[in-house]
Amino acid sequence: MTKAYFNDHLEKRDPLIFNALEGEKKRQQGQIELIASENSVSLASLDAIGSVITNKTVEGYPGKRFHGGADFADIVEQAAIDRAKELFGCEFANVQPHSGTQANQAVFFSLLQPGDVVLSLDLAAGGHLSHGAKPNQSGRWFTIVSYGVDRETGRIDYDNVETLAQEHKPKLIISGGSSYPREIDFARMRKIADAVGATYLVDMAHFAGLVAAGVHPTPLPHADIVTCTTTKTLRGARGGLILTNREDLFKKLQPAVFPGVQGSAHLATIAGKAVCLGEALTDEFKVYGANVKANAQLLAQVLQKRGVRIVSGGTDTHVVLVDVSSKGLTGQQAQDALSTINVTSNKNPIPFDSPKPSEWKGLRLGSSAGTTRGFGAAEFDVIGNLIADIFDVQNAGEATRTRVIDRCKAVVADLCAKFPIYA
Ligand code: DSN
Repeated sequence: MTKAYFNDHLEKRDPLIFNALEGEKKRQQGQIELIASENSVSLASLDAIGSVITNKTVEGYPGKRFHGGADFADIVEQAAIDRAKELFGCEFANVQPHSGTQANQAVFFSLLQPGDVVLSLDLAAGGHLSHGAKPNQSGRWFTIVSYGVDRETGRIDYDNVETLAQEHKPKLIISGGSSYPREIDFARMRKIADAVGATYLVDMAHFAGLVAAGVHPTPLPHADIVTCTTTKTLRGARGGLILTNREDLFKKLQPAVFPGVQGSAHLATIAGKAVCLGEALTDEFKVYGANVKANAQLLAQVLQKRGVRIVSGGTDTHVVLVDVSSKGLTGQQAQDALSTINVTSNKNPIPFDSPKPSEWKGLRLGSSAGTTRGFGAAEFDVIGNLIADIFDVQNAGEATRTRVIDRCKAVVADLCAKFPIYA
């Protein structure tokens, strides 16, 4: 019995879960992944995330644990901390947040009292749920004032941010989110924050990998605190980081993460974070980051040439936010249409969109996972045209639609076979 417990692999012990995981692996191998928050971690990361260190309970931080037997846990967590600091060129890092949302939650917990005013990017303009959306704890417990983007350019309206800051005197101002495709003027935001005595938080969850690769400006010199995930463009374990150069704030952030909003550390995930941060320090990752950005820009151009409106007219990151109403579709219809040819994406609000998800006009695409798989300019050109073909054929007759879908599906299958993952 004990022998089986320690020696039987999942396939034998739990076929239902084994088969579901095998199915997921095949899905990832056979679909083109364009969800901007997804990526494929390295096999080395998978080894770390699925390792025996998951058995270890630790509370506290390296060298100051509440539980014994933490020697190797300390090596792992300290490596993650050191690599995060080196990668982003900052003085202090907390690598324990279970997610980007919990990293933000810890920032709120360390700085704010319920009812305090927070100024953050509106969800439809590209913000994030954890920056004050009504159903999120942040939206329930704090007074949220939202800034938006200019209707014509799709870019942050900094004059509006300044006006709102002066009017509402927020304690915290947040930049970043889930679907804002453009670089943010961190220096201008810093000035706005300074003028009203607010703390400035940048959530770089989406573009952290581009910062790491040196192809996107770093928020670190401007922000008081930076949060991110290690999942998306950093292509690593599913978790969060908090970074800062301010010792006074770090002293508040450490107890805010533990024991403020979290309990024991998830060491297997932290081991995974250490691995992806190590990978991100390599020259290979710099090339990867440059390719991610170039591929997203090319995808946006191809779609534009085919008559698809891109919010803000392009991208500076891995995110391409598409206004599919320019092709007479809703985001849901576009997402469903692409899934028929095994291209995965997600419906998304665009600026000034309806609050109802069923009416959203946006589709969010991202280049990170495809680039990891090895797709370059030629492949993203093909992908852009496939997407446009599928949009264009939605209102055609049944026979034409079936013919185009079959052709596109075959092209997707061919691309996936030529660029295998986890072979
Ligand atoms: N924030 C969600 C997204 O961008 O898809 C999950 O990370």
